[in-house]
Amino acid sequence: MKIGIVCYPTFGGSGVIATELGLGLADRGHDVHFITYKRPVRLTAFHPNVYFHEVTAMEYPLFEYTPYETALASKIVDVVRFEKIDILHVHYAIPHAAVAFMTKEILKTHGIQLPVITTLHGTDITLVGTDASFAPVVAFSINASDGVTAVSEQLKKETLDTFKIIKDIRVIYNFIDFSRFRKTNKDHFRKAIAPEGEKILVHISNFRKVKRVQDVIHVFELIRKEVNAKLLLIGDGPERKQMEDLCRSMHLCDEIRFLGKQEAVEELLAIADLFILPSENESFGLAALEAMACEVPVISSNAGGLPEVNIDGVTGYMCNVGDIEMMAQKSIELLQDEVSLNIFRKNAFLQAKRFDILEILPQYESYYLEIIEKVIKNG
Ligand code: GMT
Repeated sequence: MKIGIVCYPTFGGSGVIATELGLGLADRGHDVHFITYKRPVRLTAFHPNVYFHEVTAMEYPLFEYTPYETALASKIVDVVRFEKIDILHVHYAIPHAAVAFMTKEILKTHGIQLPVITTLHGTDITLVGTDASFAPVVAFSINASDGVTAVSEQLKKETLDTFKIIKDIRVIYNFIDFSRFRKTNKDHFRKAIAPEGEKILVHISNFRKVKRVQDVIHVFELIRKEVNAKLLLIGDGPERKQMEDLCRSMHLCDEIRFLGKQEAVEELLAIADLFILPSENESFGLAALEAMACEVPVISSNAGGLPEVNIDGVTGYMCNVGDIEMMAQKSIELLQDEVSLNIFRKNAFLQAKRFDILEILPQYESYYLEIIEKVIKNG
């Protein structure tokens, strides 16, 4: 197949999944065309089946807001017409599903029927999509897609509860590439970060409010009263400054390291004892899955789709959003019991195996074929 992929090319989970999906499909012989405003961060090396089309919008003094949607639609039309794309897969509904609709309509005037799939990732529904400034367009453009997928059962449910959706939504989970995410020996890192054999806790996110990074810090403070530990905060975003200030005011700067955005997170997960994800909402929790693949148990909230990933009492523990006492208590129990910790590590790995890219990728492939067939049949 010739597949067009539209996504946000930055560090967010939707862009990561879109890029890994495209690369996986390219490995299986498909031609994959990424159409994005910047080279996706995980698209680093040359691949004979991968193409990158950069979207650039003309600057003009009249534009207070650069018309990204118009530039993206024009680029898609161009790529589809001249590369003979069989299917377009857009990630994150806003604004990509609406742009895909516009593109479909333009292509019809050229006698081309373009099958379109939209993947809902989370905040495009739960946080941003419901805002009155976007909601009617989100609902319309989901319904206008030929195929719709959601990354968890919970996100599917929330989409159906929130909007009047007439389309069937297929759940296709986030996935993990075990050739990259696996436990490796990085003892030299461990010694550098925890020279006195301290336990290592890790949190990775884009430091947005929805991630509740302050809870990670408060949980860590409680853990430190019982267990000698260090905390690595990985990623960057709008809340980082406040979190640094919080650490300073709590006199925890020597125990907490802000590492910023990191490419090789698997090397840091390799030395972690626990992963903390206390999000207010989380449609799936790709970061937790990456930790689990590296045999790191997860202490998370029970928000959104997290219960479909983290199994309470098996691969980690789940607590109510904001229940920092319980999160700390469960962390302490595990960190003080090496036998249980090792069992949880193995369980986390086994659960992550359910989301192996080798299992999930064929689900996308057959969904593409199903949607192409449907569009051809319906003319
Ligand atoms: O806020 C983020 O975590 C980034 C966001 C995105 O769209 O880039 O991630 C969402 O999509 C990921 C991939 O499908 C999911 O694993 C994350 O759970 C989801 N984030 C939220 O729902 C908050």
